[in-house]
Amino acid sequence: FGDGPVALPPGGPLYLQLKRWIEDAVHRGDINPGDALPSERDLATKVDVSRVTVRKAVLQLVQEGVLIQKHGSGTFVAPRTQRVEQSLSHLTSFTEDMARRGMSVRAEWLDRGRYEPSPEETVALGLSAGELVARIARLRLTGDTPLAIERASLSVSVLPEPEAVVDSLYRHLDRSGNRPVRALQRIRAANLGEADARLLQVPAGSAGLHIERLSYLASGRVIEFTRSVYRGDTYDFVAELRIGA
Ligand code: 16G
Repeated sequence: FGDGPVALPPGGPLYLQLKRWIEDAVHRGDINPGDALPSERDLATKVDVSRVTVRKAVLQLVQEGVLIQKHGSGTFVAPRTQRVEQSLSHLTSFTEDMARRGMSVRAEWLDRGRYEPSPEETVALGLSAGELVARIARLRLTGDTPLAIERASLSVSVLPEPEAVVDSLYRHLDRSGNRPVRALQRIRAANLGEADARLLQVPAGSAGLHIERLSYLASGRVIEFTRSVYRGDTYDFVAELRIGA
């Protein structure tokens, strides 16, 4: 941060001025990914603001993914993460999407089994009385970086053995002629709760995208009801828009 006097960019509350000043330093390359930020106390003295102000500015930058906090060792400029663009106009699987970009995929299984369906699952999948639901829930990663949590529910009549899904769900469904051909997807902003944030390795309260997908077979039958949480600092969903009614 240099030794000279510090002039915060004017306007707005102090903590936002400080936040902008740190952001500018990162963008200018005065501090680089991996560099440590001065301690809270040093920064407060240097900029002549209270430690509460420093804490507030730093917390926001951590939540926005500009800085990362490592337990016991301090605050650092976050490595530049490559954002992932996903098209909203094609029905693709996560594995295929990542393969197209040359990125590796890995899953940590959170759940795989047959259950009594929840009322929500019964309605979404149009299950008949007594029918069980197959659930597969996983954390999806590229290398060591978690990208999303996906919780998929399917009727056991199309996925009798959820444990048999080893990598791609869509590839697995393809083998029995049950790969969906159409889907309805709803995307909503969400602040990540503690458990999901821990899995995704971001601070609790960070921005996330909550995605619900209902996938259909050509016959019109719903085959998949999936609720996912994607990291807001990593994903861009992109759609091409054409003029028309
Ligand atoms: C995508 C879908 C998810 C589907 C999965 C299959 C979104 C938000 N979700 O991640 O609904 O179950 O692909 O991927 O796009 P897989 O074939 O790699 O298991």
